[in-house]
Amino acid sequence: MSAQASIKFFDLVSPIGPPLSPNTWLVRYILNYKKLSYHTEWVPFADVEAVLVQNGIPPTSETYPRYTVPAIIDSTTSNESPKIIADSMRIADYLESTYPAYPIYPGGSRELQVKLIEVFNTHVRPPMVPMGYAMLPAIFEGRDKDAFVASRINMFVRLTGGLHPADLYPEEKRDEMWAALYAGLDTLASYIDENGLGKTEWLFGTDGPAYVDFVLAAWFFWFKLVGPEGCWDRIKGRNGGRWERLHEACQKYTEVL
Ligand SMILES: N[C@@H](CCC(=O)N[C@@H](CS)C(=O)NCC(=O)O)C(=O)O
Repeated sequence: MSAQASIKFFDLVSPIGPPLSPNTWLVRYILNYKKLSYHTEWVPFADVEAVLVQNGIPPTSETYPRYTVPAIIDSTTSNESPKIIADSMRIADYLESTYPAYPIYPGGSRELQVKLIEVFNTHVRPPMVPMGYAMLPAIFEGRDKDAFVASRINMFVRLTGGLHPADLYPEEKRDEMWAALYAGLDTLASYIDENGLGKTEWLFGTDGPAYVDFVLAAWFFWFKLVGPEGCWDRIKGRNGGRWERLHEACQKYTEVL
């Protein structure tokens, strides 16, 4: 671990032990991979905006939720003012340019990796995310649960026309949703193969992980943690077991500091 780094990393309080935000997992993987010294500031879901505003962290969006984790405050360089950054991709870019050892965009591959993420976002996230969101109200507790349900009503209405998270994973649509997720993973696997990627446990990197490996692993980690019972068993072995290999390979970067 590098002695000079000192990074404050804002993540959500998790009622179930392991942190449960996919976007913060992505940043944690990168912090650990780059062997940076950081410590986590745990923020209750209900207090994200209040805590980030208090710490001078800017919004990430013009629309709700305006304030989001992950965010970091990097006070490493004592003769400069601390660097305050929110949004996972902006944090990744900042960490890569500030701490280039253990590169996440090897060989200038950022744009190529973004294309792979677009395939994931288009084909895998849409069927996967509602399944996880449907489970979250039963995972959050107290004020965090109330804040999650209240704040997500608009999102649920937009996605399903329903008014409750459970509407995101209704009994009668489950087979169809799973079929869409399997098809999305097949499309992603084909894209990886067609582009000559995924030759090792890493989907993009070869000698080590790259940014997109962490993006996908973070979403799989989240799905395994919060998705419907048995969800990981249903997908981990698909497409030649590559999703499980990736998940396992990222385990060494899951330390929570
Ligand atoms: N584009 C942002 C999205 C981050 C995001 O949506 N974070 C969620 C937790 S996973 C959040 O902080 N939500 C706060 C809220 O909904 O009030 C990123 O990639 O960092």
